[in-house]
Amino acid sequence: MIHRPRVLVARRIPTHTLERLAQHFELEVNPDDQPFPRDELIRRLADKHGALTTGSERIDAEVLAAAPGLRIVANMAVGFNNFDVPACTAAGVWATNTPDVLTETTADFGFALILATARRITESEHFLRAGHWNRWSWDMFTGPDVHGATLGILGMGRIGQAIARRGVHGFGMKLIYRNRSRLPLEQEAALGARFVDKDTLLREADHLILVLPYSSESHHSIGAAELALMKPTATLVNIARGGIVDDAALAVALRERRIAAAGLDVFEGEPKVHPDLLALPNVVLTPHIASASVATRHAMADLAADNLIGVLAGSGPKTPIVADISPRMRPA
Ligand code: 8YV
Repeated sequence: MIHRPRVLVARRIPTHTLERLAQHFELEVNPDDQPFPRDELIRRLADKHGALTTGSERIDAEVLAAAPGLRIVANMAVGFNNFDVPACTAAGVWATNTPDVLTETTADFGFALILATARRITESEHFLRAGHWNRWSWDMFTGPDVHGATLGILGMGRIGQAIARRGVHGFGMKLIYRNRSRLPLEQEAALGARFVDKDTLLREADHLILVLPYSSESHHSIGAAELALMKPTATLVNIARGGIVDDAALAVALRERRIAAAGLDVFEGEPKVHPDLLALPNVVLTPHIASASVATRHAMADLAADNLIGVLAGSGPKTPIVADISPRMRPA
């Protein structure tokens, strides 16, 4: 009898995707959707050929060494800071992510946070629900405009560009950005975008949004020194990763009104949130849901499944993080 490849599905995923995977593989699924403690993850992966992971599973050299049959780790996320990618490549294990399918949905949410933060939507809703609204006042919950303001984008990849399009074409914003590489000149011209150094970005942005990948280089890209350069009327939005912002320093800047407000979908050490942030009125807080439209979450799960099927039962991965590896062979 031919044994089917064994796949660990580390977190709950849509039933339809699970059924697709079950047609190809022997599945082991997470019974209660709690992220596995590390020792349990290592134990469960020991006899697997593939794994469907999310941001909560750290895959590194130790995990890979303990799973000699593992050939692919398929992240259901575009970000892959939970993977040690060089260790995967060295071990001959495909590492895949889910780019493109979440770009527009995530950009929509980035814009929602820009608007909610600038226009004080959650703060004013809390006020209303608490029964404090007893009359109209001219300066009640006034905030900075979004249309026509200067949008600053740190990290101009696919999602950054999708946010830029919304800002420029939808809201008539002026655009400045910082990225490792510059956009092609015709694309800059189409957006009226100005490529600036980081200090200029911080000084000139009315609304600054962070859309860069997390790495040791981007850790605390925004801390006390950077916040001090921003306008006191500026807003900051982070939809990238926790750890890119120094949350403690941000809480101080918000409390002392050195910047006007922030919108955060990601946090250092999430799902924990810095208690000082929780206590502040001028910050919009959401639980890492930027890609959470129904269609997009299904598309992400399906793309992760495509990658698993491609590697373990087909001709190769659809969206590998590193395109060129010498893949581990399946033990006989
Ligand atoms: C995921 C994300 O929902 O794609 C990413 O990088 O941050 C989110 O879309 C999250 O990482 C769960 O894997």
